[in-house]
Amino acid sequence: MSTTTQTTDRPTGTDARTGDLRVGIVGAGLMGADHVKRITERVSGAVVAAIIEPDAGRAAAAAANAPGAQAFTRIEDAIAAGAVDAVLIATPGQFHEPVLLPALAAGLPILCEKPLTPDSTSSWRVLEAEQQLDRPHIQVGFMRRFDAEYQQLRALVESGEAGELLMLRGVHRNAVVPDTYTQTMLITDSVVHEFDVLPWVAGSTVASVEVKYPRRNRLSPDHLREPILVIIELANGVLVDVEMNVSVQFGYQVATEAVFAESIARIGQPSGLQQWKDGRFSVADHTSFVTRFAAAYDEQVQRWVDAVRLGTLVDGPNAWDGYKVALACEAGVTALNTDGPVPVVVPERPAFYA
Ligand code: ISE
Repeated sequence: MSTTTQTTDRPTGTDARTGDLRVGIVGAGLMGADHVKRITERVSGAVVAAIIEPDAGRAAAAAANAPGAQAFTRIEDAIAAGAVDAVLIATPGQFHEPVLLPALAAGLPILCEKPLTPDSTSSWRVLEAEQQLDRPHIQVGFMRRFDAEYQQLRALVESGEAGELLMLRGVHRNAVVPDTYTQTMLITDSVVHEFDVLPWVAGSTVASVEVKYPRRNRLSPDHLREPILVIIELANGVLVDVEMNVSVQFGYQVATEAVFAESIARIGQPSGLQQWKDGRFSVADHTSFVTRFAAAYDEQVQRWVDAVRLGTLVDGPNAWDGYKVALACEAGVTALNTDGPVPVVVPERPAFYA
């Protein structure tokens, strides 16, 4: 990895020599490092040109998978050096806005890991900044929309061939979570995905959120009261329930059952190696979202790179979707300590996002 900075008169949008999109990865933690490998090894038409990460150890570890990438500690420096054509933000949500705003001011296309920002006020500020540009530049990393089974389920709903969709019943289970994971993060870090993908599947928006507490799992970290049952009413009358559970110990499961008037459909069932041994039948299951959604992440990043190279810039959930999810998360966080449903009121969508 080189730390030299230079400006060139290359054509905007790509590396002058290879024609590849020069992506700057902001944040080299679990997801950032995973995206570095993804872009280097599996995504075509892009190269990791910069790693923007204040922690030198993390930066060096990620850079080992990004030959030739420059190192920066601040997004402003990568922009000033003309080192990147597009930015992939993979820091925790509370650090997104300070990266989004300078990247937007520089007119850079952005793929921003979820959540857009942690609350709707800051998300709205981001929308306002984006609307200074000629068109949306931000795609939000709700990768489940790129999962083949979620896409099939959405197509089934749209086709009407199973009859009317009545209910969606989901489970979202993590083996364990780190000590830094808080009660609020059950909503803002985990259920955040359901707030995006399930209304997208059902063709609607979140109207209210309620949280119910079953018995607490004694294996949960002391500071967590979970699992929780999240009940989400959609504006079209479809009722969604999600078991959010982050201490199941054995693995990672994200599954949905759709109840239609004339049919039941399921996605997210274990589909790996099946084995019969010692009078037992077993199927390999996932232990983390990194493998469970690996194909979806690949598809998401490839399609974003293609959209940026084509000039459409966004091919997936945009900042308006991120804002709606921020509203749902706020209701969800309130619902953690409220009896009954908490309404979600979505303002009129700015014409910019039509
Ligand atoms: C994590 O941050 C993710 O985004 C995963 O998809 C989710 O399953 C997990 O609960 C979160 O902590």
